[in-house]
Amino acid sequence: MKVTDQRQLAAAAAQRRDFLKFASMTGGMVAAAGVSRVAMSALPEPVIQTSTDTMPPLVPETGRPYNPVVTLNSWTLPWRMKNGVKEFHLVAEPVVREMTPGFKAHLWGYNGQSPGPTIEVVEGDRVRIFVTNRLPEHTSVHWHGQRLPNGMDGVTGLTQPAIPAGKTFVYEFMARRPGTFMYHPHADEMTQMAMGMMGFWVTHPKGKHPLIDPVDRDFCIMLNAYDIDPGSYTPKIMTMLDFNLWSWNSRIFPGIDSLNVRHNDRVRIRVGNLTMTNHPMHLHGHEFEVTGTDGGPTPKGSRWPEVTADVAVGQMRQIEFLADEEGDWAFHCHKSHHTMNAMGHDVPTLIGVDHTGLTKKITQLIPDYMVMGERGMADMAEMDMPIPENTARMMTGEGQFGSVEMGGMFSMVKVRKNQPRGDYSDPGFYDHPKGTVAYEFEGEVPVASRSNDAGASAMSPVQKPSKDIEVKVRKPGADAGSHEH
Ligand SMILES: [Cu+2]
Repeated sequence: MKVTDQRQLAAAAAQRRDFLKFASMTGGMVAAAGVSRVAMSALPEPVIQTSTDTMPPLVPETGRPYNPVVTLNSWTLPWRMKNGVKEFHLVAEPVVREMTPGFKAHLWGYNGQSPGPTIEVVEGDRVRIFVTNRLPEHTSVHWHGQRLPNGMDGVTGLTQPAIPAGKTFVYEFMARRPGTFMYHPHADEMTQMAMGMMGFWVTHPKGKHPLIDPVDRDFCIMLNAYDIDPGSYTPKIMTMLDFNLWSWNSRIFPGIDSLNVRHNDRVRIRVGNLTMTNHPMHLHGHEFEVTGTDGGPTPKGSRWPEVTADVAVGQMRQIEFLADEEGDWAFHCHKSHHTMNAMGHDVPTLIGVDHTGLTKKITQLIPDYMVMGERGMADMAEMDMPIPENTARMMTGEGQFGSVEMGGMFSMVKVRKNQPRGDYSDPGFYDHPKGTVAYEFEGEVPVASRSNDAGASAMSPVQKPSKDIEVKVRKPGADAGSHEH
């Protein structure tokens, strides 16, 4: 859950480079042993990544320069240059994704992960993507939002035959316009997207662009959702609306890394939505502008300040802001059910229900019986009750003042004066200046008055309404009677 420190990240990147070197060396050796060099070099060695750490930006070593992105809890796919063409190798395959510590899901993805690695290219690049299908069924890849020849659009049956299990297909086109795009199958979509097959594609502008400003930090977050029963591993693919895991890059809070930035950095966050519902993305403490959609950068005159931007299904929204307020600022989906994990669903409302005596009776029959939600659901975050193996807690995550009581689509933008430039490591909790944290009033507190007695059982004795308030309680059945008039 914590961001790997910069040295570890650098080491991982070096390892990846070494792996690439090794891969090409092995290719060379085999070729020398008699296999056709052309055949061996035809397919780039696939790079696999299984760590859930946020990998550092992949600084381009070949091709046109650009300012790389960081995909939270994910990574960017390395490429090789071949005769001026950027070659990538995507492998569609079943993967195990740790969605949060203590909870692993059996998903489908690309190159060891769900979501697949982010693909980064530059406007005008000629790109060749080899797609190997290691799934038990056919697939295809659709390059959402791209300008390309119709036959490269990846719609099974319509623009190409499906890629059969075990086969490799080649997609090739020029990245014609800069922007943020997504990729996902257009074959048995309901299954393959419910299982986690999706990824980001960023086409950087070549040189200065009138509508794309340079930024100091550039993050990618893919919104995805799963329905995995507590105690099980595999998503239910028939679910249309009632998902119980709302995730970013197939991670749920507290398994989502924070977005760590330096004070006064210009920050861009690209949010793609491949779930079945919209997500109003809300940032605390700053105002942002929507500077781009999957249709491209927005005209400057069309931008206005927001603190929440709705990202509809199949959309990408690119937001930008100046991180000029220090602190740990929440950034989350504003649908409160989307900041809950599996245990937060299908629970009756019990606020104000007096369980006195009831629990005792039930305990005689069911020794482990526990009352949930008598005073609201916040208790659930703290309760260390036994849950089925491999189940994400409903809401957790510790802040410096206690439980954050959040799960799902939640993280923080951490803004620090002393965060080094280009350093993405977690600075820890914000050290608030003295006198700037909400505090308890210590004077005399008057007795609170209430308009009626509803929920009185949930109040502490001192809050109970005074006797002189007249309380009218409607008897059960009174409604039914009144309808007969
Ligand atoms: Cu949401």
